[in-house]
Amino acid sequence: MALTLTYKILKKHLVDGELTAGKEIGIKIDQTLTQDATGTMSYLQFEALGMKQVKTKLSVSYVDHNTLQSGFENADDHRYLQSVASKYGILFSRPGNGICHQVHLERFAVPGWTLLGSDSHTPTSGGLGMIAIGAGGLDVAVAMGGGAFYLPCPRVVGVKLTGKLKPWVTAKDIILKVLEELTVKGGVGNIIEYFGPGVKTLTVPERATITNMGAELGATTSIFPSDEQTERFLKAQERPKVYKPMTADDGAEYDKVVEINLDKLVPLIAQPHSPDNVVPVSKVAGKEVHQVCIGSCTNSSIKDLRVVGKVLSGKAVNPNLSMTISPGSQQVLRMASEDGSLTNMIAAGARILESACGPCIGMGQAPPSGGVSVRSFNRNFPGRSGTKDAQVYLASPETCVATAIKGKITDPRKLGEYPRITMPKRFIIDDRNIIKPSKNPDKVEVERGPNIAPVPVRGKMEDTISAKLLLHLEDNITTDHIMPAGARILPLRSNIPAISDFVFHYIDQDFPRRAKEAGSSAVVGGENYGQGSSREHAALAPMYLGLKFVIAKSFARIHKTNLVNFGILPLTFKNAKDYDRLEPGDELVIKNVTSSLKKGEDMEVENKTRDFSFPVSYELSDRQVKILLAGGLLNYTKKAQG
Ligand code: MIC
Ligand code: SF4
Repeated sequence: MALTLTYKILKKHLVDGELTAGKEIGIKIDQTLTQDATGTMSYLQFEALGMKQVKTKLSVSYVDHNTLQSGFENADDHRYLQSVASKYGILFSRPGNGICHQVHLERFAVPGWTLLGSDSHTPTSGGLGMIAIGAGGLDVAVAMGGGAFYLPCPRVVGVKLTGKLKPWVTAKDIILKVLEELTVKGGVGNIIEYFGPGVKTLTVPERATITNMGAELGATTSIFPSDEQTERFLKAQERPKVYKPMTADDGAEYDKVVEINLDKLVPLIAQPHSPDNVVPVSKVAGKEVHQVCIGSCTNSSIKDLRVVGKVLSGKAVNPNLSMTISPGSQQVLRMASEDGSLTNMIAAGARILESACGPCIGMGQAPPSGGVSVRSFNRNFPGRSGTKDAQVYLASPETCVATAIKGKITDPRKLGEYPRITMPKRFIIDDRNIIKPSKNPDKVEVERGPNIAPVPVRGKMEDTISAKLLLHLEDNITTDHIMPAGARILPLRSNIPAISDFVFHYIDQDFPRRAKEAGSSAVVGGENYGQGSSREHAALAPMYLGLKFVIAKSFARIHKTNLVNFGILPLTFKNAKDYDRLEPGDELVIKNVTSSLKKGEDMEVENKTRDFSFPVSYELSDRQVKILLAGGLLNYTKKAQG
């Protein structure tokens, strides 16, 4: 049978289940990556599992999120991460070396292999023909220990690319187009596989922009074939040996096909406050802008920076706005420095930031009150920039730089001739900032600062749960709503008691107090509850506060798994109308929880306050049921280990 590229790779890695869409499968993981904001928790859990060394082919620990170091917390975490990496056989990419996804693509991604990362943009390496999936830190910890990664077997959506991009139209516009077509929940349960004659016109960094932002579709991951472009990139990275041509079989069938004619594409922009709120740039052109930020794991490659450098040559950033540029990696920064791009940027008045996530996750550079910020990033959820009422737009570096010069949203085609950029034949290779693990692991002492608190563990699942409904939320609630990040909160990632004071901070600052007072609580959500990041803190911290279940119309993939991993029931309404019959303050009771779970039966929720009952169901594998009964994945895995 003719197979898609996705199924070819999954088949090779399958260790449990069968490749039938929707059924749970377990796959072997070749590589893992973590970043510091999720990594500390992931390694604390890895330690709790009692492992001696990682069992993957390669595991890398990156530091790129928490690099502000406004207090001792981040620096303590970095030391912890470095010592853990050294002890357990993990490479350590030190702060300043770059954003995990950019560095991983450059130095480690391998066509045909699997990668599991504790960050939702792990699919970036799909640009190099990998099955690269984002997951919660605990799932990554289990994979580091050699355990399979479990996921619902995806459907495969084919995106057929034809034609060739016109000048000033970019890979970012392709993914914005896909987002416009499929929306932020259109990818749930799917892997997006690119094919067609347009594929070969795109370089690996361009492909990586597309697979990166495929996370915003809610997709499991996105993947490009491995072809001559892949070979050229790997050669230029001095890694020719890992190249392997890989495509779908002739005649492979997709569950759905979306066709994009690159010839017809125009510069696009996502308006506040969702990455799928896409319009042509020309539609919003002329809007006054206060800030432009270029960078993030979506658009910070040397190709992006060279275009920006060329456009800024001899020009000045508009006096009414502030422009920041964060190169994706040390390699990109050095190349931009050597080819003069950096000089052009500095001379034009751009503010050059460290090679890290920076403003993308609200670590500095918050826009002014009510300000308009145009960013080459991938998310524009409310409040994420650090300014609650900021208006954040997402666009290509080309649109961003045109806007930075003009001071208002500008279609880059207005800038005249497109600077032709060639990809380097050879990148600057220098891996000194990637530190190898110790040869004497037993001698390495793990360093723990006072910010590193033990991981709270839930007790076994109760048979009767009485909980107070604390919030009634709309569709598309993001993990940035549930467990915000930013300069004040992100440094607390290794300390669940401390960070839990900020759960639902921008929705209801009183939530943590009310949750503690209630002791046992619930929240109600609409469609796609928990979209966005992979942060397990959005499950772990609410669990710590006593959250017992979430009833939603539907869930985002990673968050749903994280809820299960921490023993919170992800329930769905059987009858959509019941969503409207609930209100904050209602006392809800579910009886026979454990027996229903064991039998796979629906549950009945009794609303004591309003005196009615309604049915809820759940889509959980047998394995997930066992995890819930054990009170979470940590308990379950320890039990399985005996
Ligand atoms: C994000 O872009 O939201 C993050 C910060 O990279 C998260 C991870 C985290 O919350 O630490 C993600 O995308 O998974
Ligand atoms: Fe970092 Fe932003 Fe990418 Fe998340 S989306 S990994 S915060 S650059």
